[in-house]
Amino acid sequence: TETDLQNVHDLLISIAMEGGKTMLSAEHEFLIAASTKNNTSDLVTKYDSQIEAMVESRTQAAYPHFGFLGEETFKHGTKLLDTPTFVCDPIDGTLNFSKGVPNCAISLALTLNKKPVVGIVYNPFRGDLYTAIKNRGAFLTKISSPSSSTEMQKEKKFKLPLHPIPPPMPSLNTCLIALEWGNQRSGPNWSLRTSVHNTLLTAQSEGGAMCKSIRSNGSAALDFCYVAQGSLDAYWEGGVWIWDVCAGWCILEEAGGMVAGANPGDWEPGLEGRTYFAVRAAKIEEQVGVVEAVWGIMG
Ligand code: LIP
Repeated sequence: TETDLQNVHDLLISIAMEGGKTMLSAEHEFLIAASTKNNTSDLVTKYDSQIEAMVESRTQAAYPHFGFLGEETFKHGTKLLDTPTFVCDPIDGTLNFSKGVPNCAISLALTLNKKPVVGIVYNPFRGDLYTAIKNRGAFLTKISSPSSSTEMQKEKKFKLPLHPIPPPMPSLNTCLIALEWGNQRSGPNWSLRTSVHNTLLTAQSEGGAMCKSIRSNGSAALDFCYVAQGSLDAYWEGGVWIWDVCAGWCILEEAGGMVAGANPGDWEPGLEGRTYFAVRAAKIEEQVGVVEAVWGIMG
């Protein structure tokens, strides 16, 4: 019910604040020790594991019958079910976090029937808290003193709905696009990323390159939020996982944006599809136009 989703949303915000404090507690470490998972760009720190354990225990204590899918405890082959499931990326952008680049976030979501219905993304280094509940809008709350020991209720904050329509997007060459590199360095996903990157920057359209420029910010969750707030026009990536995108997906859709698949023709990507194209423009035709233009250069 609506009340239940509101309660889940409030719980996930409180958990995100606790996780954010843990992330901030690492601020004094110039370089945070990280272990590699599949290769040197696929990392985990003690903070990822510590935050995920806290998220799992708090969500399971409050909702013992709900499922839980977390990046650090995921077992290959586990499938998302129709029943309510918490999806957790304790630190999205671990590489940034480990090197002190303040573009990383805790990303928490709830899915129902394999669709995101609550999304919370919190970057404690900027005090940016993005929140959404399905059909109830998306918001950016600025937390002014995230590292203070005062209670959350006493912290100054303001809330902005992420609904003003972004300016029209006449064509791809006006777009600022995020294209991430992921953590694989070979195989089909890698060649596709490099060729899309290359084509977007080198192919000519009216008056210059095919798009305004490309950013690789290092956090899929925040890329979704930046598209939702209109700072980025689009985000394209293949090879990410459900926990990287689940919360951001809910936030983007509630802000009026859409998610397609990164591969040509995929208008209805599933949460587990691992390839995503997020876009938000003033009109649906513009969103469709940008998706089709990028698919068009993929050959
Ligand atoms: C990372 C992402 C990044 C993406 C990587 C990776 P992590 O998440 O958000 O943008 O390119 O594939 O998944 O591993 O730091 O949580």
